[in-house]
Amino acid sequence: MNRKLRVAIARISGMTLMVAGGLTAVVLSQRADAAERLNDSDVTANLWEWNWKSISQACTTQLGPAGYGAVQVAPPQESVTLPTSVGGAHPWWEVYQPVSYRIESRLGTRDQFAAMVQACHTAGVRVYVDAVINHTAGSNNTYTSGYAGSTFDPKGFGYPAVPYTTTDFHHAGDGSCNDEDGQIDTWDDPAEVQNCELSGLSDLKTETAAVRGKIVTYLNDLIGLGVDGFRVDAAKHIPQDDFARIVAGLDTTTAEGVAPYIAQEVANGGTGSLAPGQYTRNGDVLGFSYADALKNHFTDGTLAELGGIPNWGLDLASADTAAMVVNHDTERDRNTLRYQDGTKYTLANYFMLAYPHGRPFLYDGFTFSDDNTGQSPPADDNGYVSDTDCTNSAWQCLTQSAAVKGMVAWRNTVQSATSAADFTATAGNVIGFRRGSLGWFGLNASAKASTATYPTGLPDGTYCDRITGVTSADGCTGSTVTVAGGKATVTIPAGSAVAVDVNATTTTGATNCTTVAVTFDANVTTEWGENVFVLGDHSALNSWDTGGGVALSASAYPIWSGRVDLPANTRVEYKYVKKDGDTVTWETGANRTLTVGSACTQTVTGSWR
Ligand code: LM2
Ligand code: CA
Repeated sequence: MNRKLRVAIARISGMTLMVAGGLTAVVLSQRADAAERLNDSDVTANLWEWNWKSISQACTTQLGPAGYGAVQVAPPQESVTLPTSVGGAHPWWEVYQPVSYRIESRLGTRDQFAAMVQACHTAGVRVYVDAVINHTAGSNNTYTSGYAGSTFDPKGFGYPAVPYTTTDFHHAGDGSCNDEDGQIDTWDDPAEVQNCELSGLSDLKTETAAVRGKIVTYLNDLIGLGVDGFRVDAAKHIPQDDFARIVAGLDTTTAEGVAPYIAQEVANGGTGSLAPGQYTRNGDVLGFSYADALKNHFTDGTLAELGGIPNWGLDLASADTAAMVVNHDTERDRNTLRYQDGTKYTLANYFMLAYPHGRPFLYDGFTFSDDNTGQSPPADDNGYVSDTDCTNSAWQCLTQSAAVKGMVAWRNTVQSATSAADFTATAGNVIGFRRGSLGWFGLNASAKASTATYPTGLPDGTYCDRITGVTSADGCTGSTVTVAGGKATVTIPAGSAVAVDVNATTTTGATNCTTVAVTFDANVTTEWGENVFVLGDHSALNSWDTGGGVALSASAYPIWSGRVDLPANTRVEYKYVKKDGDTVTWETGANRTLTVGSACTQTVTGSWR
């Protein structure tokens, strides 16, 4: 029996008790399939230092339905806990100081982590983990324990919970690190950058098989929990050959059976063997230069120059780039745009989603004061991070804004048109371009509305704007764009954008939607006390769990009727069940299948079997 099937059996063992004899095998194979239906999208939401419980919820209610392909999560291993520090109590940077590879941290327990991965997969979202493997907690620490209770000996380089001992680390003058104080201070010397200490953090001797073996065991443990890829912290500081051997030891992913996705953190500016392009043989590299270029053009008001990425002079090819507007380091060192930049920042994010360069990583962390860049995320006194609350200004929640979710749908729609065409600058700060004949995007970073005529490449018709138009079952509530003879005259409001695509039209009066309101009308004869539910392999159908499901109403008995929102363009499997207290009766036969289209409403009829 293959591994997935075994997992599936384990998962439903509680449920088989309630299933009528003979049905078990049918349900089994469907559960195994369910895990593989992930969103076809290259967009990642980097929910930095959100706890596992909050990420679970974000996947289920926001990222999955919006069509995100992946979520990036902060380092999950046990880290040092610092009740006091130069950055205050429990600074955010604790998580970059591993004490052990137990998945037990200020962000949650191993069980919560596993449940989060499961929930994200069920919602169609992959999970990428920030992997801190260049170093462990620094030898300068005076606090010596971690969030799971493991202790370490900073000065003695002892981390018994891994275990690592002093010979597993680089030390000043050991033949690898030739710097007298063991710290990196000559940033163009590859040996020093890769074999000495980064910010006083104990630098692992990744050239030894013993150290690499422990790192591989940690990463494969995560892959075993369902993790789909890694953002590799401080990858610049790990010799490329050592990391290649680590990558070669990784398992394939459980959900898709492929090599895990890799995005390496290589700060730009390095030359020779430290240049970002020298790392791409081991995976993608974070687009620091791309982020810098966005900041420059949005700050200078020179968007007209953004047509044609070769002119940007970037150090990485599109295919090797994990593109970003900002990350947790650059929002603090102010090298890139950041949430504090308001409209400019928002527009740069729309642009990143619209323009075909790299795989976009959108970022949401927590808000902070520039007076203390070490500030902890919202947390309790012991450092345990609070649940994210997007109604509270303590958190950044751009990935959940209607306009950004609309842009994710736009990008997913146009992804097969791999280049930007007809890049038109109608002013220095007003641009438009199309992606094949699938979508058109216009952006106005100036202070007044702009009206101009653009070639759109789109079939004639009326389209619903993804930025202002909520493509829900309620139809197109935003602005519309009419295309005639392939051209459209569009007014882009000041500091805003307009995005239209073939999956959001108003041509027939019925708006195409990203979320479809599906009505189930089932003819079911019931006994007094019985109620009818729909269960299925999507989280909105309670993932086959008989504890819930879509409750149907008997107001038109014997037609039981109910409505549920499902993502457009997906295939789900479902069945009707009768429940009477704890007694659950399933329909007989194979699961029913439903292909959810992109019309805003859809009705399904059927009779109990
Ligand atoms: C990264 N990329 O390569 C992360 O993106 C970055 O946020 C991490 O630094 C860095 N690598 C190491 O993983 C942060 C933070 C540092 C902080 C470290 C470790 O920017 O300031 O260093 O995490 O927590 C802190 C102290 C530093 C001290 C060190 C060791 O600020 O003064 O060095 O801990 O105790 C003696
Ligand atoms: Ca190193």
